[in-house]
Amino acid sequence: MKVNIIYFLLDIDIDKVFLGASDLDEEGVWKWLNGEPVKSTLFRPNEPNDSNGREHCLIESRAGYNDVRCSLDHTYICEVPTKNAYSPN
Ligand SMILES: [Ca+2]
Ligand SMILES: [Ca+2]
Repeated sequence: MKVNIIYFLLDIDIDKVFLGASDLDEEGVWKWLNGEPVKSTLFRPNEPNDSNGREHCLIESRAGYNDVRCSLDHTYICEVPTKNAYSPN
C-alpha cells in the first residue's frame, strides 16, 4: 500500500521525495524512521553509493530509491498513523 501511494504521487509529477529513511545510525544499514529495514531491492541500480561519503538520506525517484545528502531541498512524504486506516478490501 505504501509503495502504491508513492507511485500515485509520482504519477502526478512529484519526483525526488524524501521518504524518511537513512543510514545515519550505521553507514550502509538503511532503516525507516520506525526502525524497520529498507528493502535493498528498491534502490535503483548502483545505489546507494554514498557519494563522497556524504549521502545518508533516502529519496524516491522514478528510477527507484537513491541515497542523497540530507541537506538537499526536496519535497518529503510523511506517514501519519490514523484511527481508521483505509483498507481497499
Ligand atoms: Ca551513507
Ligand atoms: Ca546516491
